[in-house]
Amino acid sequence: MGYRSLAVAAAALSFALPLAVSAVAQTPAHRPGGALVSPEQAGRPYTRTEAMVPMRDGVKLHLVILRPQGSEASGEPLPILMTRTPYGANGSSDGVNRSKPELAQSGYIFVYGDIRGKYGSEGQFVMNRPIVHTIGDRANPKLVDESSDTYDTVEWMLKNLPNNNGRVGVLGVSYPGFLAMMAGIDHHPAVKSISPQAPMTDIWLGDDFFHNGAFRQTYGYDYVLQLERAKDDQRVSYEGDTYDYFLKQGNFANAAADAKMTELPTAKRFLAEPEYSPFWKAMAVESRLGKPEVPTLETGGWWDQEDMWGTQAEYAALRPHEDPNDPQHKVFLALGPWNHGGWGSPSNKLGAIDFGEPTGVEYRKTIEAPFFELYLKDKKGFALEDTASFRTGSNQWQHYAQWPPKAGFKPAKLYLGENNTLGFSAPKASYMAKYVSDPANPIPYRERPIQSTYGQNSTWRTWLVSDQRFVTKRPDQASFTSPALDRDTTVTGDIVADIFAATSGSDGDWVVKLIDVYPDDAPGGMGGYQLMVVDEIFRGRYRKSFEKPEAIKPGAVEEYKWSLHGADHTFLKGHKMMVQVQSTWFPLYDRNPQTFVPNIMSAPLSSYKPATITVYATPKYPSHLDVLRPEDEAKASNDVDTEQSSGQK
Ligand code: PG9
Repeated sequence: MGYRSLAVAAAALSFALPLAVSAVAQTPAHRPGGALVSPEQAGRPYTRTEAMVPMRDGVKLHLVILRPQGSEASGEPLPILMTRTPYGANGSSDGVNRSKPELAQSGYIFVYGDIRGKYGSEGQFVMNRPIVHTIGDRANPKLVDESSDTYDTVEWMLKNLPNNNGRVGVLGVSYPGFLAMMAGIDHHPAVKSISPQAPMTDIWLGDDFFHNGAFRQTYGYDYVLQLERAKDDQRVSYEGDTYDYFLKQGNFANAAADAKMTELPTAKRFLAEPEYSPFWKAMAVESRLGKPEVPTLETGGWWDQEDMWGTQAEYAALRPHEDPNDPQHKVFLALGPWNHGGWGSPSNKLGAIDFGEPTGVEYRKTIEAPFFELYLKDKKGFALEDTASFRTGSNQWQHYAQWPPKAGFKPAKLYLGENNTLGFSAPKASYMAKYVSDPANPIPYRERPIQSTYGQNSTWRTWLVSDQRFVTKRPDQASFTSPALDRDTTVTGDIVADIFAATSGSDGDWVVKLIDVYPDDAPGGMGGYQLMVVDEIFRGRYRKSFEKPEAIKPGAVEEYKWSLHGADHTFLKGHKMMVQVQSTWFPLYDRNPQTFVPNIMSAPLSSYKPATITVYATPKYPSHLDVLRPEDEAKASNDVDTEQSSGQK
C-alpha cells in the first residue's frame, strides 16, 4: 500500500491571473473594484483586490490586498501589514477579522503575497531560499532572494497602494515566519517592525528536516511532496499506519523511490547530503543575524512540533547585538504553551493539558496587536520590556529582562542517580542503567496508528503533549524518577542534556525527555499522566562534528551534550520529575542502523542491528540536565548536595 496525495482545499482556490499590475480576479469573491471579503466574517468590512508586482529581475509576484471598506475614499492613512507565503495568498487572506480581530478593527492594509514559484506567482520556487545578495548591496539585479523580493514588493506597495502611511509591518508563522525574518534582513526603510513566529531558521540543526543530524523522515517525506511537486499544495495522505510503511521500506532511499520523489530538489539533498553540508548551512538564518535592523517580536510555543528551534535561535542571535536604549533596534520574545502557531487558537487547552486561560488570545491582545500598533501607528500600550514567558505547571505569565532569565535564577544540575532516581544532588555511588535498542522494533514517537503528518484525524499537532506512559512501560528505554516533590519545583531556561553513555554498536541515537509525572489522584482525569516538558534527539555519529560523522567505538563511554530547548515549568507539589532516555523515535526519525555506515539514507538492511545501551550515573560520569532554578526555591529546598532520598523506579 503506498501513499497517495491530495490537493488541499486551498489549491482549489488558485487560479492564473493576467500578468498585469493591479489585476483583479474573476471569481465572485474577487470582483473588479474590490469586492467585500467573506461576508461571514464579522467585524470591520474589508475589500479585496489583487496585483502582479514586478521584481528586479522581471519576475512578477502575486499579491492579495485587503483594505478597510471606504478607507481609500476617506483618505485615512493606514500602515501595511504583510504576510508572504508559499501556501497560497488567496486562502491565507481569508479571515483577517477572525485571525487578527484587534488589528482588523484598528484598520490596516493587509497584504498577502505568493512567493516565487508558488500559486499565483511566476518564477521558480526554492525551498527556504538562501540569502544570496550581499547585505547592503542591491546593485546586482540578478541576485534575488526572499529579502530582495520583500524589498521590491514594499517599494511597489508604497507607490501603488493609495493612502498608505509609509510604514510596513511583516509577520507570519512558520515558513511565513522565515519570510518575516527575511523582511528584517537588509530591510526596506519603510519596514518598521517584523514578527517572525515559529520561523524555520535552521532546518538541519533543529527545525523541520533534521534535529542534530537525525532525519525527520515522515516530515521530510510529506512536506517535500507537498511543496515541490506542483505550484500549489499537494498534501500527502496515507490510510495505513506510517510506522508499518516506513519499517517495511527499510531506509529512506527505498521510501523515496517508492514515492517517486528522488528527483525533487530537497529530497535529492536528503539522500546525498545527510550531514550538515554547505547546502543546509546556506539556508540557516541565524548566522546572517546581527543587530536587529527593526523592532522584532519573536513568538514561539513550548510544544512546537515543527519549528521549535527557530524562535529561540533567532532571539539568541539578535539579542546580544541590540542596543537596550534604542527601541528601534530591539528584539522581543514571547513564549507560551502552544504548538506550531497555537497562539492563533482561542482554546485554554493543548491536547489534554488545560492552562486555565486562553493564552493565545491574551498574547494577541496584550503583545502582538500592541506591538504593531506602536511601531506602525504610534499608539501607546505595548508594555513588554523584553520577554514574556507563560510558565506552565503553575500557569502564570512571567516577564523577564532577557531570555534565559538571569536575575533571581541560578544554574543547577538535575542528576540521573542510583536505582533510576533523579535529583539535584550529584551521584555518590556508581550506577548504570542498561537497555537493548532494536531497530526491528523501534519506539513509536506517538501512539499507533500513526497517521501521515497532515492526514485525516492526525494527532501530529499535539503529539508533544501526549501521555508518555506507552513508552515508559517498554523495556528499551531508561527512566530516572524523583520522589514525589514536597514543594513546587521550577525549571527554567535552555535545558541542556549532558549524558554519558556507551553502546555496543558503532552508531546510535539518543533521545532525552524531561517529563512531568502527575500524581495518581490528579484532577480532571490526569491521574498518572506523563507530560513531556522538553525533549530532543541527538545522532551519535555527529558528537564531534556535524560536518564529518564518525563511528562510535563500541563499549566506549562518550559524552553527548545538546539542547532540549527552552522551558519555564513548575513541577507541582506531589508530582514527580522524570528523565527518560531512549534510542529510537520512529517513524518521525529514521532508524539509526546502530552500525556505522557512510550514509544512513541508503544503509544496507543487514546493518540494522540491536545494540545494548548503557547510561551512566556515576561520580566520574554524572549524566544530568543543566537547568535554571529560581534562587528562592533552590534556597528553600534541601535537595541540593545532600544524599539521594529513597529510590523510586
Ligand atoms: N513547518 C513548515 C515548514 C517551514 C519551513 C520549511 C519546511 C516546513 C511550516 O509550517 O511552514
